[in-house]
Amino acid sequence: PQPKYLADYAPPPVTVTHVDLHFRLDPLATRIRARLTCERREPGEMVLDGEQLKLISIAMDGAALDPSRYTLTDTALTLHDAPDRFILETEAEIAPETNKALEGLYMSGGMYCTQCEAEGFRRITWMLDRPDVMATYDVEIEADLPVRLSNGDEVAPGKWHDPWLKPTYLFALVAGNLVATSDRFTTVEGREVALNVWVRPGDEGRTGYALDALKRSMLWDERVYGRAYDLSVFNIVAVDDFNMGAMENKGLNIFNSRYVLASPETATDSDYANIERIVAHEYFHNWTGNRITCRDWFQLCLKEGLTVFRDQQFMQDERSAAVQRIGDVLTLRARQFREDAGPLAHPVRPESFVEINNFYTATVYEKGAEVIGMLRRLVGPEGYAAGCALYFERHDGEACTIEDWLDCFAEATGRDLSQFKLWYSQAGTPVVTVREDFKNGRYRIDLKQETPQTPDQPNKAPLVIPLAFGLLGRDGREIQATRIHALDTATDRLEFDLDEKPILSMLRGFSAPVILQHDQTDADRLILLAHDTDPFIRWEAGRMLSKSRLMAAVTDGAGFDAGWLDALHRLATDEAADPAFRALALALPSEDDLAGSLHAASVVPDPDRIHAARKSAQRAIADRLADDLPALRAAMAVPGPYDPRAADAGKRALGATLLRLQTLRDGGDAARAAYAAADNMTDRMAAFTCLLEARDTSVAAAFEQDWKHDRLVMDKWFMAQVAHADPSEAVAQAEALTQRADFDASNPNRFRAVLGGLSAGNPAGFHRADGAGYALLADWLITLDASNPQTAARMSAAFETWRRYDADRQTLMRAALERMRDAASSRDLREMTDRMLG
Ligand code: HT7
Ligand code: ZN
Repeated sequence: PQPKYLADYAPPPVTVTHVDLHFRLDPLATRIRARLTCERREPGEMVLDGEQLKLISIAMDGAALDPSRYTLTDTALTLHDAPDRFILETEAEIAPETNKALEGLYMSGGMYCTQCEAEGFRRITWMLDRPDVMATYDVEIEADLPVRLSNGDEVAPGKWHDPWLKPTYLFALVAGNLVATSDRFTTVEGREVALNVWVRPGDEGRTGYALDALKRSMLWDERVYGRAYDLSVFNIVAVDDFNMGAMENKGLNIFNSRYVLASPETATDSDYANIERIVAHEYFHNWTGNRITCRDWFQLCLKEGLTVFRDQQFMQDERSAAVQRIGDVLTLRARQFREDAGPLAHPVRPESFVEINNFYTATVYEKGAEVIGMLRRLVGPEGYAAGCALYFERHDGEACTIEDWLDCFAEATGRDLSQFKLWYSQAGTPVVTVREDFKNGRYRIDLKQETPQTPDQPNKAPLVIPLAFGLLGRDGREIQATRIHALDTATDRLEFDLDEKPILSMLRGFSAPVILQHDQTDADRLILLAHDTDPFIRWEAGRMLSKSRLMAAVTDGAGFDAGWLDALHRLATDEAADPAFRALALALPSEDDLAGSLHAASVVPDPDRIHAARKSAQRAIADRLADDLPALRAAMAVPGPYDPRAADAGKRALGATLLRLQTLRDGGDAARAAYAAADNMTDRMAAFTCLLEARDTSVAAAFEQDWKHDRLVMDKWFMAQVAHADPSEAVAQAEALTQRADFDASNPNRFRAVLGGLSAGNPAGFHRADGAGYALLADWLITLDASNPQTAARMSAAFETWRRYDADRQTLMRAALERMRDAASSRDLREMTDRMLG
């Protein structure tokens, strides 16, 4: 397949202004009658997309269309000599039950559902399946099923009208035997909205948190962005088989059930937080994505980067802002920096693709959100609000580009954003190097920025990088409050007249997605850790202290010094600090983070040494904290009924960290007791994983016995046993789990639990020197690719780091990639493997 290019964009010669759909649902022979109101805009043929459809009939303006007037292929229906205005009627037949790709109309757990983003609508009927064709919709669903849902407002049972213009990717249909938990919301404009969360009977007791998160999201968007909801109903449906997290279809959001269903017994604190974030994210798309959509898929970050930024703002407002920001930075570094440093690096707005599904990436989403955050930092909160207001007013009902978005900010603030725009086109993570000098009362900061080469982009221009910084005295007092310096040249210098050399607190709040190279002394980092006014910098200083110890332990077998262990002891026992922050500060950099940093420092990472060094660091911390562990753990006990909110969740997080340390000392005694006493899934999983790490698998059988009826809980069980296995046993463990009758490879959650549990959860196991981990993953991805290319291609990114490793591992990983490339049945996996092989 040929790549598509941003530069080749052209509007369609004929467009569709209204879509009438009639569905007669049947697992193996669903019939779809489509009636499209078409209007010519320019000369040219009308080429409708359509895939895996059986044509039953075709008519134009009420008369059967002569075969000479159209051409039908596997992927398109071309109309020859179409008039300027006409009605096109087609009837198609499809088999939702056999659709395991989970794109288009498919069946999950006995219900019908759809996934149309990005190009799934063409598997339902012939249509201009592109986001710049926006139409109103009428939908009728014929089926002997109690619940029949589509977009918009219900005008009669099973009949829906969506008055808002929307592209095909926001179309949705759901039908099945479902039950709803319902509520109401009155918008600031006085609109009464019925809210429903639809689930399978039996799951209705687990919908309360999603519904609560939805109401809070609606209020927040009114309060913070002035955006109100615009239909009489907002439906959310939970589906077990789903490729991603959720989908923002107009008025009918469809969710992976793991991001809807939660009860204290079955969901962990992080499940609750994910539900809150994803419910908010999909709701916020109603304005950033739906009312204003993307002109083409190259503009994906226009809706995704902005909506991630909005969900991050929401979570900061609803929970602890500091803890949320640190978590977002951890995710960005773990996923996006890794992507940017390897063969899959691409700009936030890619310029070409073969398969758009391969570009729902950390770069488009998370770096896209950071770009919005930088824009806000540069133009200030008022400028940002003015730019957003102009965007919503000017482009409502349109399909837009990044240029449209930036023009609103340039116009609202009078700023020239042409250099800032490079953030959208230039791939790679900039490295900002800081050097300090203090002489005769003059303090200088020399700054340098450099963006490394990435595929197809050998030369990089300087970016505009907002650097938020402050200065501390040696006593820890702040002598310069936060200032933002926009670094927009390759080098720059800042100068201050001061009595003594200060301590530089650079990149406060992680003000730009860059790698900071700043050789600070341990003494400076300890002062920042103890005193900086910015919580991100306090955490970062602690992390740098830990990282330097771990890197030295890996490379030179260095031990762990008392100064560092004392600092961690002070953190752990600091009762004034937020427990969630303490838990984050005690967490060591991940094995993958260390491998990436070693590679960046030109050291070939050895996964076994990294694993061993982390373990011995944890043991050293456990020994240093030994006397305090019982009291600290007791202080983290959370009395009363389970509450998922941040305060209690933070205590449980620190409690789990301490239990992990305790387990290293007592071999699992405390964890066994904690497992027996746990009355919620957060505590139960913490104890279970501690025991797995202590190589006590005795509770695994009891866990299974207790939860074998619950698919989502069993996903945790599957994943934990691989991710927390001894690295030497992880591959065998994963392989054994795939042989079980309840390992259903067609369910993406279960597949990810086992194979993702290996590739992402157990790096030393995955990178086993004999290549067994690579071989197992490659085998399974080749198998999955035949039915579900999207998930197979996504998970193949586990191999994106192959060039980091030693020659033997490189040979083995390359062989696995070549094998996948040669066996790929989809363009999805083919494109991914081609790009990784380079
Ligand atoms: N906009 C949604 C993306 C999505 C998706 C993309 C490709 C294939 C399947 C998918 N399911 C959902 C979700 C979001 O980012 O909000
Ligand atoms: Zn999104």
